[in-house]
Amino acid sequence: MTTDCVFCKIAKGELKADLVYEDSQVVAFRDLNPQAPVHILIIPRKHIQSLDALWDQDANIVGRIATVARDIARKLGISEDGYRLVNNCGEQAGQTVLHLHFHLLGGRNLGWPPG
Ligand code: DGP
Repeated sequence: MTTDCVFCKIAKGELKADLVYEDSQVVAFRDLNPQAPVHILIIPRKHIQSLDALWDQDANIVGRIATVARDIARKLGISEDGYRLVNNCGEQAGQTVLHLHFHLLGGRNLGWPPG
C-alpha cells in the first residue's frame, strides 16, 4: 500500500466508497463520477501503479478482475444488453488514479471509438 493512494485507502476501508464486491484479491465500487448508469471500478487490493507496471507474476489478477466484472455485470443486469471493461493506462489514455483499475460501464449505448 502507498499511503497517499486513494484506491488503497478504499481497499483498506479507510476511505468510504459504495462497494459492490470484495474478496481477498479484488475490490469493486461505484465510480465517484459515473459516465454511464452502471459505472464500477474494479481494482486489485495490491498496489500496482498501472497495467504497464504489472509484473508477469501478478498477471492472474487481471483474469480475476475479468471474472469479477462478468459476475457484477450479471448481478447488475447489464450482461444481456452488453457492457464495456476498460483500462486507461498512462497519461495520454486518461489515467488519473495511479492504482491499476478497470472501468465496468453499461446501461446505455456506448460509442466507439472512445474519445
Ligand atoms: P481513470 O481516469 O481511468 O484514472 O479513472 C479514475 C476514476 O476514479 C474516475 O472515473 C473517478 C474515479 N475516482 C477518483 N477518486 C475516487 C474516489 O475517491 N472514489 C471513487 N468511488 N471514485 C473515484
